[in-house]
Amino acid sequence: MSVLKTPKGFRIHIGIFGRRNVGKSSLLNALVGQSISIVSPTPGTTTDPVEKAMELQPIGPVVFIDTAGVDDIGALGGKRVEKTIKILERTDLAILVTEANIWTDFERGLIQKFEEYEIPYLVVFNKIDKSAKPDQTDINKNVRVVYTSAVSKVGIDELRQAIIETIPDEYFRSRPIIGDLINPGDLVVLVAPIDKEAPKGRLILPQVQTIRDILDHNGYCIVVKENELKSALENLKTPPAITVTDSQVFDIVNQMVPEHIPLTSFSILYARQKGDLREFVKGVYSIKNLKDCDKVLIAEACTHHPIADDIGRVKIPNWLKQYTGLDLKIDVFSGHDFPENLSEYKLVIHCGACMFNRKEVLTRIYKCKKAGVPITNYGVTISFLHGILNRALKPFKEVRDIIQNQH
Ligand SMILES: Nc1nc2c(ncn2[C@@H]2O[C@H](COP(=O)(O)OP(=O)(O)OP(=O)(O)O)[C@@H](O)[C@H]2O)c(=O)[nH]1
Ligand code: SF4
Ligand SMILES: [Mg+2]
Repeated sequence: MSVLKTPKGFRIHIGIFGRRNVGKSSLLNALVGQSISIVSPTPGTTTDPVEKAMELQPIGPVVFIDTAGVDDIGALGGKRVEKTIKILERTDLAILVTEANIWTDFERGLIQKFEEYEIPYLVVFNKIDKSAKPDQTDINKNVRVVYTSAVSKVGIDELRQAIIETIPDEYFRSRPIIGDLINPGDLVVLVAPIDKEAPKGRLILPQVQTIRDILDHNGYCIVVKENELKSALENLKTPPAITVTDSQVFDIVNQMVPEHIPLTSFSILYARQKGDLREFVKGVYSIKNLKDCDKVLIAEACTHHPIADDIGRVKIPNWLKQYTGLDLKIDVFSGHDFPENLSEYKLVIHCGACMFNRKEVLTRIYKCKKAGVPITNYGVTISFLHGILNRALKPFKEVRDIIQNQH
């Protein structure tokens, strides 16, 4: 990923869906003005989702996802259909493409899926150079319908405009990471361990994005490793408005930061930015109900090569076993991979998901709720296991009632 590019997790994801050969890839190419996705008269050309990040003014950074046609049948088609449906989990806006004279139960079925996933959508009748517009459809009157010809570039500007108008306003208001917890002129101390897991020559995304958010909200910050934290705090003329630490060193940082200075973790900040802090806090208390041989799912949004004392694969499982004294069965899933059958798990623990867009994390929370499985995240879990959850959550008004109910 280029350092100049907005990370994917901050982009609005626009998925292009529809049956095979209707011109989905042609439309993507027409929208972005480049040949990104292969176009051919053979149905089933696009087999794997194709992603293209771009600036769509005035929205800003988006990712278009061209999908495989989903009317596929047969074994291979089945896999393609599965992959395409999985894209819905991270789709903020769906474009349903069909040919001008086609409107069937298949298209209605896709709309049902969008509605099930609560995805705003618009409908495109493509190839209007070839066939007439359909006389009648049962598309909801509030849904935008656009008529295009991807080959003769008709209706492409209207489609761009319809996309802009269909994206809900809330996507334009970016959620602060820490900005709402500080005032202009406030100092924030950030604790960033440089251990074996730290990438060479740079900070990790949650740290970089938190620094940017502090600057956006006219605050300033110092960044220290845990070993320098004590002297850094002693040398400050005024105490920081808040200290944010990497969860992995939570317990030692907790001892170093005086009680009157608010303390939380990057991962907890991300729990609310990318997910739902209330659900994660409610979920963490289910650790107390775990029993021998229960299965726990650890979900990491990025696929990295695991190292010897990996946080998801080693540290959290060890802390969990120490805390509960139980023999737990831990499964780890990474990237966009997430099990369909969640009911066998008693708890899901998710990473900060800095690489995901919020939609994908919310979809996972929704799936867990539907399966009756509690879900929490790394930062909330680690502070719970180290007995510092109440302190770590003190800055967040929205979870006070949940904490009080636990006492
Ligand atoms: N006449 C006409 N042909 C089009 C139009 N858009 C696409 N096509 C043609 O339709 C065929 C399929 O186009 P694609 O863009 O590959 O369609 P797709 O929906 O991505 O197909 P799959 O990847 O197979 O699902 C190609 O031969 C295109 O040139 C259009 O607006 N008018
Ligand atoms: S594991 Fe999760 S929180 Fe950590 S860097 Fe990857 S996506 Fe971000
Ligand atoms: Mg295609």
